[in-house]
Amino acid sequence: MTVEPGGATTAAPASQQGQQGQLSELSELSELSQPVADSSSELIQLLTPEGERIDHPDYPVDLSAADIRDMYRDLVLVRRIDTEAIALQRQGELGIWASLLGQEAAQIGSGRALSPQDMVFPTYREHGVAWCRGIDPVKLLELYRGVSHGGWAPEEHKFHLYTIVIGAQTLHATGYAMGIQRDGAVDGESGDGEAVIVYFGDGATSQGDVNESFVWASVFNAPVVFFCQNNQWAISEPLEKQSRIPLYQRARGFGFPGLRVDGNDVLACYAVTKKALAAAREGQGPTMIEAFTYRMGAHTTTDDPTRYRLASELEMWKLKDPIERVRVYLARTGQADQDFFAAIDEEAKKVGAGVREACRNMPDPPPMAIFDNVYTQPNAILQAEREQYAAYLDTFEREEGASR
Ligand SMILES: Cc1ncc(C[n+]2csc(CCOP(=O)(O)OP(=O)(O)O)c2C)c(N)n1
Ligand SMILES: [Mg+2]
Repeated sequence: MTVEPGGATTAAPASQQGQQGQLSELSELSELSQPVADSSSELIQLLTPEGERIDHPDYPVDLSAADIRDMYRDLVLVRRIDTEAIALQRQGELGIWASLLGQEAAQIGSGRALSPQDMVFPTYREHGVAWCRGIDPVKLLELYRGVSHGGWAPEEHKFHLYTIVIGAQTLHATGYAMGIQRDGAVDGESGDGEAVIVYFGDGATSQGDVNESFVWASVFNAPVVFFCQNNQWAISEPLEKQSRIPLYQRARGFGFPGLRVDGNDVLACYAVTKKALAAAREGQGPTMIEAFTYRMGAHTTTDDPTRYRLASELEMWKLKDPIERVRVYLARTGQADQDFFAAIDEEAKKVGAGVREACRNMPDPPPMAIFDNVYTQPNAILQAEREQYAAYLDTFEREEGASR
């Protein structure tokens, strides 16, 4: 028996029957093979895949037609930037790229719910959230081209640098949240109270760091929102290898609320994140949001998902596309016309061309720049390495005009 996304159960394939035998012995003792709860009815949704608006008493939406059109624009543009980045990697312009395809609504919905003063701790895939924080997409490309260590000043955009070490940023976020709590910056009434959001994946929930951060955030009532994008895969490992229960139910065991939202529904992602951030600001502590979504592309450009998952799964999720449902909703309700959609498509082409051009023209950094921004203060070891590397560079004949 296997736990499917949504809590349904299916029989295990024949190849797993041996393991299944051992498991069923175990399950007689502990009922391990049964999902603890069927969560399919718990999915918070405000916009169906068919573009129908649903009201939810706990999640009223304070967005105008213009706001939703803006969100549609964001969704289309970040998908376009992503598509360009994949193409640039294929052309040798980027070393690697981690695509957000399919996760646009989770990122734009939650990203638009943030107040300017909130601090964000991303993984390596949050290009949509970066967009919402005003980060030039070209800065993201610099990192994946290997010409920058980071690309932006975290405090300036309230958006931490990308983190590749799976789950590590949940500890950074929790520590930061405890810090602003002690600084007295958390305040639900003034309107400028701060909160923290941290992004991580379904696979990351198995990491010690994530579980430790849950403990700390819970017992110190830290103002942090744990935003888990459950895209069903951790490279080639499926969700059922991470948890016997729906991920959002983990939060309860740590002592704070968890909920599951349709991660392909931009309105629902916006509403639940806004509410969780408000709760954090009001001193109610952490919330875990499980955005139930799907990684429609490869894990990164170095991965080939056809080796480990069925094409039919992707086809099923295409019907739940996060952009199409907003388009249908706007068109059907008369909140946007064909001219609007055509203008956005035109803008997407221009943004894509701009990213392409900027990437191709990106200068290589001088080699010695690798030592910049490593530590805030100089130190002896770094200084010695710097001198050693400079001496090494001097063994090459300097090209005219080349700097180090
Ligand atoms: C501590 C650590 N272990 C392993 C890896 C290799 N790794 C990179 S991405 C990844 C899977 C992460 O899956 P998930 O948390 O679901 O995030 P997603 O990539 O699906 O967004 C792994 C294991 C890593 N980067 N860091
Ligand atoms: Mg994942």
